[in-house]
Amino acid sequence: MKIALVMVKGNVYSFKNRSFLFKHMPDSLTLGLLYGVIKKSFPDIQIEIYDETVEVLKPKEIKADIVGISAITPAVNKAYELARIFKERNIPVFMGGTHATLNPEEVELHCDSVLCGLADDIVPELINDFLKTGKLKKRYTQKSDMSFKNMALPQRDIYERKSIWADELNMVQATFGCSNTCKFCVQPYVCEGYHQRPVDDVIEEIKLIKDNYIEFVDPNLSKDLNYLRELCVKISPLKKKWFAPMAISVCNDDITLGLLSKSGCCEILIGFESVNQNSVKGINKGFNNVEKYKDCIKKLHSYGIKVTGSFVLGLDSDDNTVFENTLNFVNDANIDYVRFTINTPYPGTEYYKEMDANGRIVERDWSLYDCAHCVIKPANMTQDDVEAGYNYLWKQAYSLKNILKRLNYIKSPFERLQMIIKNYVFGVVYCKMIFKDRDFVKNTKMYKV
Ligand code: B12
Ligand code: SF4
Repeated sequence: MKIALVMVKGNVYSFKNRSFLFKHMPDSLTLGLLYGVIKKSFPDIQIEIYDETVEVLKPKEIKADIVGISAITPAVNKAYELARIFKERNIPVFMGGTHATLNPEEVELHCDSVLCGLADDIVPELINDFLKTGKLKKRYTQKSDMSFKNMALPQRDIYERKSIWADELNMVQATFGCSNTCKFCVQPYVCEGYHQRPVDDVIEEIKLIKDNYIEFVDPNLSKDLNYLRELCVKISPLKKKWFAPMAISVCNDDITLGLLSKSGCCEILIGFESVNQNSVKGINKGFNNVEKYKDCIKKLHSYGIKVTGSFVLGLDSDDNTVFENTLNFVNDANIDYVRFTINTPYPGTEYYKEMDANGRIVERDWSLYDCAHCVIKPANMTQDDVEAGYNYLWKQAYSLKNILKRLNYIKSPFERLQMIIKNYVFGVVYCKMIFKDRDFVKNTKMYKV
């Protein structure tokens, strides 16, 4: 029996259109983990991976008894097209991932089986059904008592044969989901609450990674500070440098900051979301105190930790002044890297339902749900204002003038130069990619059959 696992990507994130710097660079743990989950239960099954990040998909050439497809919301229309092509060839298709978990009724219309939640228990169940009966249930849902101990490990070398450039996967996930309820976020829905792997399991996994730089893909690694502290203490002897998304509240705890610094944590991503307190309150993220942002960043810098700040634009308390205010803040606060997204209520969330009930959803083409398009009627602006503000911020924040302003806090000339170059290259490459994406993101037929 042969399974094909396919990762579908948004147009510009796919190999064909990627900038040369990002070509061949696998960017998610998903297929590696799915591979590991299946191999743990069925070591003899043959698995082939196809990832649009590192190759052009040619569905006709994919030969398998069954196909599993992964796609996030902005890529799901392409996933449906692909599923149709496989089904025409009588190959059963199952789909999973965030969009499938939140919208199983829709996904069911396009494939034989939908998997909701994390794959660890349910993919083996699906394969077992297929091996025994040749049939699949319409839906498999993550068990409420799923164990997070001794989880299957990702197969880190799956990209080895795909490209000479492809690295071993250096991503790790220690915690899953989130028990906060920030309106715009899908994490409260992805796996029913918040879960932790035992720290020792995570450490054993990290020991297997050759790369000296580890990237945690957790939604919020500082959700439980005791857990984070234990992780820091145990990761220290491994002498790795690492990055993780965390909440700003981590800055209130000097003991944790000290441990982070000693353990090799060199950069964290913080969802500041807005410089407008009413806006963060409006999305249930009032625990972010705008007045404290600058001090927090200063503190992180004093511990040698760089900050990537993430901002959501077009929130209900925002008006046209938010763009200039955000740029000024980003410069004055010396944020090392910055990302902007447009407020996007993801289908399947309460936020989406609320917006829909109020007649504010103006776009239902999921390929536009890429956080670069405004898909709702904003409260105090037009859609064009929000998109123009998004363009303005990306371009301005990564202009040489503003990079120099943001990074003027770095004392060492060598380190400053290094950061300026990294920011400039990221700005040029990434801005080009997201702007290009916006131009041809509309539902195009992407696959040659
Ligand atoms: C790395 C990453 C990226 C990478 C690649 C993402 C990808 N998969 O294509 C890049 C940088 C390209 C990216 C871009 C964006 N991303 Co992103 N990204 C992530 C991140 C941080 C990690 C992904 C990962 O490796 N996870 C670990 C793996 C193991 O988990 P997983 O993918 O969820 O898979 C598990 C289950 O979902 C399930 N599963 C998944 N697929 C399948 C398939 C089958 C067949 C089965 C059985 C099971 C299954 O099994 C897996 C194991 O349990 C996640 C957050 C997160 N922690 O997941 C966000 C996330 C996937 N991104 C998200 C978003 C919104 C975006 C952007 C739209 C906006 C942005 N933030 O910039 C853009 C995309 C723009 C575009 N046009 O496509 C959302 C997706 C929301 C949604 N409704 O789909 C997430 C969940 C973050 C969030 N907001 O919470 N992202
Ligand atoms: S934005 Fe962060 S804190 Fe809020 S629900 Fe999502 S993961 Fe949790």
